[in-house]
Amino acid sequence: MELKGLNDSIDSWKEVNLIYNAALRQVQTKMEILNEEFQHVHQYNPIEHIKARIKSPESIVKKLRRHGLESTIDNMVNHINDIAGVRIICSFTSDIYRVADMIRNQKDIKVVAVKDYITYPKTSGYRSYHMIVTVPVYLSDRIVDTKVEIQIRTVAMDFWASLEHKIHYKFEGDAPSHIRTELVECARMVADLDARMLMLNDEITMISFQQEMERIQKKQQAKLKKAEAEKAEEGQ
Ligand code: 0O2
Repeated sequence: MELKGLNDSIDSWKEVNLIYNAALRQVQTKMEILNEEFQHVHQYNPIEHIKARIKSPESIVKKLRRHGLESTIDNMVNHINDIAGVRIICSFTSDIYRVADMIRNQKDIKVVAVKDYITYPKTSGYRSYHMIVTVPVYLSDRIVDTKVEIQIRTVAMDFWASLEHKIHYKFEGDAPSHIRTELVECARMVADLDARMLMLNDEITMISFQQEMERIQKKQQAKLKKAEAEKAEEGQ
C-alpha cells in the first residue's frame, strides 16, 4: 500500500496494512477450507473461485472524500468497510445463501451487517450478497477485530458487475442514459439466466436422485429374487 493522501505516520500505516492483510488471508483460507469440506461431504463445490484484494489508497481517499471525511487512519478504519475485500463466486444463486450460512456459522467470524442486493437489487441493476464481518487478528500484544467485506455472487452476476464497474469508471459515474438503461436490461437478463440455470440444475439433481433410487431398488429386488430362488432350491 502507498501512503499518498493520508496524513498519518508511516509506521501506523504499515501496521494497519499488516492487520487488514492478515484478516483477508484468514477469511480466504476459511472459505477454501469450507469449499474443500463441502466437496468431501457432498461431492459438490458451492464456490467456483475466490478473489481477495486490499482497497487501493487512492480509492480509500476518494471514498473518504465522498463521505466528507478527512484522510486519516481513524476515519479509514471506522468508516470504510471494504478496505479488505473477499469476493466469492458461486455457480448458482442457492449456493450464495448456502455459503452465507456457512460464514454465519463460523464461531470466530462476527457478522456486522448484511446487504442483500439479490432480493433487493440496486437501481443500477447491481446484484450481489454483501456481508461485513469482523475476524480477530492475533498480534503479539493484543487482538484486533478487523472488518472484511465479503461479496458473494454468481458467475453471471460477476460478469455483469465487472463490465458495469468499467463503464462506471470510464464515465466517472455519469454514463449516458441509454447505456445505463441497457445495463439495467442486461442485469434483468442475467437474473433470468441465473433463475433458469438454477431450475435446470434442480431438475438434473432430481433426475440423478431418481436414477439412484431406481438403481438401489433394482439391486434390492435382485437380492430378494436370489434369496427366494435359494430357498426354493433348499426346499426341493
Ligand atoms: P470498488 O472499486 O469495487 O472497491 P458507499 O455506499 O459507496 O459509501 P458501501 O456502503 O460500502 O459504500 O456500499 P455498498 O453498496 O455495500 O458497495 C460496496 C461495493 O459493492 C462497491 O465498492 C462495489 O465493489 C460494489 N458495488 C456496489 N454497487 C455497485 C454497482 O452498482 N455496480 C458495481 N459494479 N459494483 C457495485 P466501491 O468502493 O464502490 O468500489
